[in-house]
Amino acid sequence: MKKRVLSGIQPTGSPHIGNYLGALKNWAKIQYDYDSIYCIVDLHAITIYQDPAELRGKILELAGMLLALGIDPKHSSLVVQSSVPEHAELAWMLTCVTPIGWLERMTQYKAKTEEQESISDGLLQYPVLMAADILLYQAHVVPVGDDQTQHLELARDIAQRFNSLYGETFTMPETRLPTHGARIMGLDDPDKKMSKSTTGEGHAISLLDPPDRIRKKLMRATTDSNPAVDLDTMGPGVSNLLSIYQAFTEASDDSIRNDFTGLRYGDLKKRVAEAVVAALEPMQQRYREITADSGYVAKVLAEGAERVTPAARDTVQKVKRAMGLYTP
Ligand code: AQP
Repeated sequence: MKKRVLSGIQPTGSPHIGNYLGALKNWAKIQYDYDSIYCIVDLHAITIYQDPAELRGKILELAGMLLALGIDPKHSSLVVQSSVPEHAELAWMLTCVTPIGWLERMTQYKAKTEEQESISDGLLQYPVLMAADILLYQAHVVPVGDDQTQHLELARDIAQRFNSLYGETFTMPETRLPTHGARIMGLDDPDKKMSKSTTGEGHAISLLDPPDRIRKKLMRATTDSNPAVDLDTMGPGVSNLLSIYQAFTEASDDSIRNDFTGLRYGDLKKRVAEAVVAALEPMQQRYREITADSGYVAKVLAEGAERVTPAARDTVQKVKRAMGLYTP
């Protein structure tokens, strides 16, 4: 039997090249080797206020983009998290075995609380819901970007704690990071992770940005005071541009050193822009084709939810029995 892979993305805005290189690129690549479940995690999105009409639109847009990136509904189940209620049900049971101190230590929680005026309890519980997403399907492998590794470790801690309190129930999930592009930084500020929710025209490249906008954003990207590429002394902005290039083209370290050493920053940016445009243009074309058929995306999502529901119900029943909850 194939091992199971599970991963998710929040419909909090247009996905960017960081989401793609950190996680989504791997999703399509490994879907034929695993029993794959990919989730649009709308319950995670509402841990920070979302405009309801916009959120609905973003869920469908994101589903269309995941299909355009190569998620094949014959091989993968594409699911909206809130359409399988067992995610929330299991999250509550896991909340009850998770010490608050574990959650308060999460760096993403600490960073997001600094940005928000009012903090929801959901923001603190975010990693427990993420653990529930993974453990619900007894996933073996979770492909994510580097920013999610701490949450993955927590998911393993929660699973271990549950298993030791109530008996072997959950499979231990393994984190899968990409070789290149695990943490893409903002183009305007290379000390800050590229994020959907960070505003500013020069911050992120959206997967749906037209070629001219991609070129413009890259030409304005922050570099450093050197005139040309020197791999041994480069600053984080130049290093980020090279990471983007290498992750898109899968060029070897040697060819990066040979091709880029001494290249002036203007030329470096042009090379990076052409690599990004070449990779995104076919995906954008497929996105237009997929969304031209108005019912197709909804049909895929309904089939996905139907396909994964038996596994989700099975785990919840197992957990209820283990905890002594009423199971008629
Ligand atoms: N900058 C990044 N570089 C590499 N990988 C990244 N990921 C996110 N940002 C980068 C990976 O993308 C997947 C989906 O992320 P998410 O939507 O679940 O939430 P996030 O990690 O919080 O991403 P954002 O873009 O920063 O969203 P907002 O602004 O809404 O919080 C994950 O696997 C993530 O690791």
